[in-house]
Amino acid sequence: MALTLFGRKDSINVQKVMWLLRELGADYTLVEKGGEFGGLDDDEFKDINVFGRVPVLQDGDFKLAESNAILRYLVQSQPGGDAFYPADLETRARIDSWMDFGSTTLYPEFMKTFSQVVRTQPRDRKPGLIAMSARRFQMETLKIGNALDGKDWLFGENFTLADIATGVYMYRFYSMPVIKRVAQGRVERWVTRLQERPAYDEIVATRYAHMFAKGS
Ligand SMILES: N[C@@H](CCC(=O)N[C@@H](CS)C(=O)NCC(=O)O)C(=O)O
Repeated sequence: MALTLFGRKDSINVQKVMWLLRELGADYTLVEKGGEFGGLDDDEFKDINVFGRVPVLQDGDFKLAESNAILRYLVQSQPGGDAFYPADLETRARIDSWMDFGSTTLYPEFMKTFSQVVRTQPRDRKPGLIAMSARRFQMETLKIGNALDGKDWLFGENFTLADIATGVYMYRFYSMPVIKRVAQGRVERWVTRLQERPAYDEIVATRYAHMFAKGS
């Protein structure tokens, strides 16, 4: 069945899905929606897009929003998906908890930093807010470093959805100007391994200069 992904390539939540699709080697059509492409309120899209956000996946007649739900759907519906979400109940539950951690803990701190540094004109930036959100983000990535504990990936030799749903923020966090970062050896080595994956390099480690507020 043909897969269609609605979204824009520079959205971090869309990148999560495109990254997995590329890892799976799945064919899909990208229909650009959101951001400069607009279209989220178009009548024909409203029916597909219940939450008014991207990404949205369509697989035949089936439509699904929310990036983590889409990731789980894809690994359970596409050939080879098990490798990224091993069928064992406890492993899946623990991968789910890293995915929730990505969306509910990392993402808000990442977005505070990104909004200030990238989306805000320099004269309007709040240096204290930038420093605090970047520091909080790294207090959280420390937990990724602790969990890696000598392993290549969060689940040892298996690169899983846990690495995608937490790793997707790292390229921008480590490449953003202005912010101060503290050294986190394990996390940085994990990010280097992420970057060695062609899918990450092609989809996540991409330019975002066009997203900076005019005048930056
Ligand atoms: N929890 C949602 C968040 C989706 C979301 O916030 N998407 C943003 C892009 S990252 C969006 O649709 N923004 C409006 C737009 O792009 O026009 C998910 O994980 O899919």
